[in-house]
Amino acid sequence: MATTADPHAIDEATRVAMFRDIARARLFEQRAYDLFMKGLVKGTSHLATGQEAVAAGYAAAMRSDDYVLCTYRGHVHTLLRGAPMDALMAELLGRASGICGGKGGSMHLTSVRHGALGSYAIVGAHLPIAVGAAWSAQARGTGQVAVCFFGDGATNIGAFHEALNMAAVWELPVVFVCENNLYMEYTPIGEVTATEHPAADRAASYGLEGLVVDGNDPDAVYEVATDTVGRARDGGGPSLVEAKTYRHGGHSRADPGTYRPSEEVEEWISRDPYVRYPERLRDDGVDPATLEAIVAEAEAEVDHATNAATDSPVPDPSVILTNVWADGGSSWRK
Ligand SMILES: Cc1ncc(C[n+]2csc(CCOP(=O)(O)OP(=O)(O)O)c2C)c(N)n1
Repeated sequence: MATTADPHAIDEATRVAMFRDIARARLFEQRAYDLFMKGLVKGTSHLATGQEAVAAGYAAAMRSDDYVLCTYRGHVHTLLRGAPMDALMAELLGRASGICGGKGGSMHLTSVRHGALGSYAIVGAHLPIAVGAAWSAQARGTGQVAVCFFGDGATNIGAFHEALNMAAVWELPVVFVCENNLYMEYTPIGEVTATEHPAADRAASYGLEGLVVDGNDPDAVYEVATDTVGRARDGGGPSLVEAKTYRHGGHSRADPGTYRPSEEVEEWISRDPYVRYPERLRDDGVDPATLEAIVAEAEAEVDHATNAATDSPVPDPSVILTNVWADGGSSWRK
């Protein structure tokens, strides 16, 4: 597994920024959980609690005009792309001020303005879309990179293989990042996949190197992210990265996750990046007051987002067919 030989090679500001991202993500999702339990978050929701270091490491390595595509477990990726927390919280609550006007909800967060090209609930569906975004960037010569996050379950979907193959043949600027949290819904990935690393072990089939990284270590993720995003931007083509991580809770809010051995859950929770990373930063000389202030600011931001969301009305029924298609309307229906 890739580990950072010398985390001090990463500048302190970047490491502090990664902790800020992890804290904002963790506290945002904790609040989303509370609001879900109060019946305010509509539909279901899938939290990435425990997995945040993957998103934070990539966010720190990306340019502001790069693209992110993710799954229904995509709150954190969209937030760390720079989408405003107020609008994301409002979207979870189905409010008019939501980032998709309250019509997308938790599983469909999208903000093209921030390069967040969608959250996809059909497992694996977005990998070919990421290839399209990367192809477009290559054709336009913009130097943009598409980073595509997906779960281990997607590695057994046909679209995964088609996307990898086309991206490799055309040397497209796309980074495929498998967040391997060991489970696809309620099934351990090892029960349905014969390889140890469901994503990385398949890389050789496409002429790529399979990269495996500790997805709970922000420094290690950042190092791999810098390499893979940089290679894509410099015309070096795609990469396939498998980040080993774990969701602390069940698959969705409807799932208590009791099928997982308690020792396994405890072992992964003991490696929680939200707890371990600030400890490492303190050991490396970061002022504890800086880290405490980051948490306090994130708490205030979450409070503000919650109040702004609950103050916003639900969308008016008259907008139900607007913004369904790229032209902003559905005139063909009339
Ligand atoms: C094509 C498709 N098949 C089945 C499902 C039902 N389904 C929803 S989530 C899920 C498991 C996905 O696991 P994984 O890709 O590992 O992502 P994770 O939830 O672990 O982040 C399945 C099978 C689906 N949404 N799409």
